[in-house]
Amino acid sequence: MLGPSGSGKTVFLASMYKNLSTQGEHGFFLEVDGAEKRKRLNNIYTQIAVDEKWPKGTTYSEISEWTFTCRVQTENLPIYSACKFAYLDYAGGRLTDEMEEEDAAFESKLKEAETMLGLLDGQRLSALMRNEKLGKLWAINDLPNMLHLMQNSNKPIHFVISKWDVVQGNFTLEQIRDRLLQIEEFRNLVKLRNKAGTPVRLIPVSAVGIGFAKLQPDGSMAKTGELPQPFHVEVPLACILPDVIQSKLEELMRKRLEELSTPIEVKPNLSFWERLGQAFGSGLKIVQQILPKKYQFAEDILQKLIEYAEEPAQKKQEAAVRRTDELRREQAASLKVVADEETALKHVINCFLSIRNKLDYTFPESDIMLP
Ligand SMILES: Nc1nc2c(ncn2[C@@H]2O[C@H](COP(=O)(O)OP(=O)(O)OP(=O)(O)O)[C@@H](O)[C@H]2O)c(=O)[nH]1
Ligand SMILES: [Mg+2]
Repeated sequence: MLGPSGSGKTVFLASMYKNLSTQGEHGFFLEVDGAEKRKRLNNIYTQIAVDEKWPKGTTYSEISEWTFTCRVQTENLPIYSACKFAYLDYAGGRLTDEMEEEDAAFESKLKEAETMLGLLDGQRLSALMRNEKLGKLWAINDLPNMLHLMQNSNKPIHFVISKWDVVQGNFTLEQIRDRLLQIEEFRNLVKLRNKAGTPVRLIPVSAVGIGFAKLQPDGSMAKTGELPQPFHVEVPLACILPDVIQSKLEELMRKRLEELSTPIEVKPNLSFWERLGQAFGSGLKIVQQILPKKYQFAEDILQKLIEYAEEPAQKKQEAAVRRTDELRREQAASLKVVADEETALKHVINCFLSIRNKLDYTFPESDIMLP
């Protein structure tokens, strides 16, 4: 998660964990590695929810890696693990402040990351929309610093808009997208990604939900005494895995086409499947084998993950609405047959796809496509 100081990284982490730590409507739950870490996240969340003050900013010396396992509890109660991911939390000043010396360990952690989520601070975005100084500073300094780190990698990226509770009602996601696209560095990054066929999303989230806090004229965030109702905190996680697979396959296809002695003419309107076939011959078996070991999922899982790469942006919302019931049915059915780690993974992927599908129809402008 890339984001300058105060953008909401730590609060989001604690809220995501809290929200997903029990198996509810999302169909799976998260377990954090280590009892100490679990207590730490619960304590941060408790402070957010009930203390008068917010948790303190993360200090420079605190670089923490949190490993989460997505797990599924079956109807007969046994629990199976499906997949793992690690989240890095650190002081956001590392991205923007001048430092005495380079921190090689931190830099290499960033390089190792398989996906980057750019956290766009909803509070500063709102200030930008109002043409206030805080917003302009953000657009001129914080944002380009972050985009610079993103543009040096070919990994999938998404943008998460934090503090959506203070944005919502004042600005729509469409207005924010259009304003962001006026910023040259942002527009260029989206353009390059679009051209390479990898998605870029804008995901609005609120770690505390509407009504929990009120933005004060001095920029501070006063708590109102309401209980938090986290909004969309499960979405960034759900969007990652399908994109990681898709972009790995894109990368492998590109390499393969370069290696072939007789170059193949790449037609512009070929579907993802057709391009895969062109590069590797038909059949998912080969595709499955060339993926890095940790992504060598069963064929039907891969097929499902790639299916969605096909949809043209204009038809996305329509297709997403159509698909809602089907996905819900599949999610219920896959839960019934969970009996080992593989079936647990299938189920969790169904859950991810349902969550992403909901984003596609409630916020169709989330998927940024330049004309
Ligand atoms: N209204 C609202 N305020 C939020 C939300 N999330 C974070 N904040 C506010 O933003 C402040 C900073 O959040 P943190 O999560 O500590 O920010 P950080 O990115 O971890 O900052 P560093 O640790 O300094 O890098 C909090 O103290 C809250 O005042 C949210 O969802 N809604
Ligand atoms: Mg922090």
